[in-house]
Amino acid sequence: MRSARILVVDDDELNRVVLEKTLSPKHKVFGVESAEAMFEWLATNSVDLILLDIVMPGMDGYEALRKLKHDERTQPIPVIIISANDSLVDEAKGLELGAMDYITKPFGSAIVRARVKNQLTIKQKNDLLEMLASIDGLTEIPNRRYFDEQLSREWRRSVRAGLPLSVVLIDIDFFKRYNDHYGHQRGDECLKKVASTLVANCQRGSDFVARYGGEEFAAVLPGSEEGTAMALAQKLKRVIEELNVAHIDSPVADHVTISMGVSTYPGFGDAQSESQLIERADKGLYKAKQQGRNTIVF
Ligand code: GH3
Ligand code: MG
Ligand code: MG
Ligand code: MG
Repeated sequence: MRSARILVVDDDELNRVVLEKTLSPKHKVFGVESAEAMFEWLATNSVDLILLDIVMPGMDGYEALRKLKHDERTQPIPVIIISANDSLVDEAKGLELGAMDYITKPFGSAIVRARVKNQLTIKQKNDLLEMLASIDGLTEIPNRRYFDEQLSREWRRSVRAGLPLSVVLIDIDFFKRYNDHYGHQRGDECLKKVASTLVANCQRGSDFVARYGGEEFAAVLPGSEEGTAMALAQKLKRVIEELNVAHIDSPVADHVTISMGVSTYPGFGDAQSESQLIERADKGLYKAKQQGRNTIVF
């Protein structure tokens, strides 16, 4: 069991201190004295597990739990309730609201450690499954499922915050010919190389690249206006050319090249949804192909 970040939410300082002693130094333990302070803390910190008291001044633990489970950012964090309320009704209520476990006060250290360990093991396995379900098997970069989820999230975030969002659709030129000439296995190798090169050059902030389909990739650039997106697309075009993967059957160059379509929100004839944003990038890509490939169309 690796070390985890655990947040203790309890108005009683002694409880916080005892729980911290119980779980440190194995885990990194943080303490806050109210539900309100918890939400403030979570706005800027990440955590693997929350130990939550029920009876607190201000917002109580049940209300806090309800709120945690209604926010997509905090919903996946496992919560263990630690409360002096020891009735079955209280316990059932906590579990129904989404708590993973319920410990009654006064608690024994060994029980707390064991139950925390169980929840962290489940959390680790869930994280691993989530990660595996989001990774493309061949190229080992984020897959289409991850792309769709993240784009939708970034779209909502951008519209809400009034920030720009750009998408770059990337397609390898004459890749069918590449397979025909070099064989499917070399084709796979080429896809892996292109994928890792694209990822290595899209590391700014929350930018990411995913495998969108067969020999197509997509970059999502939150906060990037069209100028920034264009500059990145130009860089990607250059680094793929510099990879210098031989493609002697390509009519445009003697090496592998890519074509790109770029689209930005807000922009000319504003996209009204994330699918319109993609549609626009796709139109750009289509034009780039028509214009002879190895080029970028905004
Ligand atoms: P264009 O320049 O117009 O994009 O031409 P293209 O040949 O790249 O486009 P087309 O869509 O006709 O062909 C895409 C090819 O990509 C066909 C398909 O066999 C190949 N491909 C898709 N996925 C994989 C893969 O996982 N491995 C390999 N080796 N090839 C793949
Ligand atoms: Mg209390
Ligand atoms: Mg294609
Ligand atoms: Mg292609």
